[in-house]
Amino acid sequence: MIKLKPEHIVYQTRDALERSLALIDELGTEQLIIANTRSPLNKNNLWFHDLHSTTSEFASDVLQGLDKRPASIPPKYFYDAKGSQLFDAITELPEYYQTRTEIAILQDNAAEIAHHVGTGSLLIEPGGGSCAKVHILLEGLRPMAYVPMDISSQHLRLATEELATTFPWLEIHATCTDFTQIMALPPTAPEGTKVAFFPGSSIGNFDPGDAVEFLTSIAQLVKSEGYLLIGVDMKKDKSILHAAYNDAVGITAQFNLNLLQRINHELDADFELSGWRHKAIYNEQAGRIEMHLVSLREQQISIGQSRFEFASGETIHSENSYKYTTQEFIKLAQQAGFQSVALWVDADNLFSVHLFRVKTVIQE
Ligand code: AVI
Repeated sequence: MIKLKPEHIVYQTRDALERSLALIDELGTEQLIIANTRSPLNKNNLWFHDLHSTTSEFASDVLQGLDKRPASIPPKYFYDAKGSQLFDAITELPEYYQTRTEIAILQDNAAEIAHHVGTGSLLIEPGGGSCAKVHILLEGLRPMAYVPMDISSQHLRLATEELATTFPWLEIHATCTDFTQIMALPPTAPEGTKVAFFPGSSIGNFDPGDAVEFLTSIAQLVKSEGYLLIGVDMKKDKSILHAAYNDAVGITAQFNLNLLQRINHELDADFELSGWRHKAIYNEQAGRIEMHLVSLREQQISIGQSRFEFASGETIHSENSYKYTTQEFIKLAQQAGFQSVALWVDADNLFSVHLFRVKTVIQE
């Protein structure tokens, strides 16, 4: 826990200063579980809150996951600094159509999105580590403030410092958090109509039941006047999907194997990367890409004091990436309390961007 001290608070407007002082009054510095530190570049429109996921959570999730058969590790652990860089490289691959298709949809329809949502909102982006796509929306939406949330502290810090320079008029309240665990606004964020932005089909990395639960927590966060703008990868010919997760230059394989490297570095483990290979297949029945790490020989792995045996061919399931038709996804979002406002799809039916509004007031 890092205590907030008044000298750590960076403020630009009188409003922001008053919010920060009220916060100290209300909670007292002792009770704060946020780290609100001056960024190295000393931006005066950037707040950085660190509600960092601890190593022990990572350790217990990995140990539990490797104890199961088939073994599995939650995909959120891909995103250490190296994993985040590899993911950024994936988004530039010719086979990975998702990112460029979604960007084109957002660019082509930015004015219409702004027309629906209006200006002066509080724009919240769970998983907005690289802040890449939000650029497209900022000029049209002119939000009062932007709240990106991401598990990778370094990635978020670098991206928000750059964003704060490019958009000096924008208040940024960055929060380093595992948003699948804590979906809360940082206390310095201003009030306003809330718009959650969840691009990149990250929703596909949740199993459908968990996706409904997660969307419900977004509905509770944005409340009855709030919106959700979300990018969702669509069902399509499986050869296109297969290529997107088995790229020719092997970046996706490196991204998958980096999970083992991360466990070695952070949890004192001894995975030999040459003993594992990347595998990605489309499971048509479940409507999802599955990524696995396949053991290439019989081997024993040590993680601290724990030992795990893997036979040759045994796998660690590292990710699911669900694909949805537009109707399937609207139904799923309805279960979380949203109603469809607008929908945009590219000409090749590869990717969809949905705008939803909360239809029922959800009990907190
Ligand atoms: C972040 N997420 C939406 C990506 C996906 O396509 O499921 C992660 C990824 N895994 C392999 N390639 C990209």
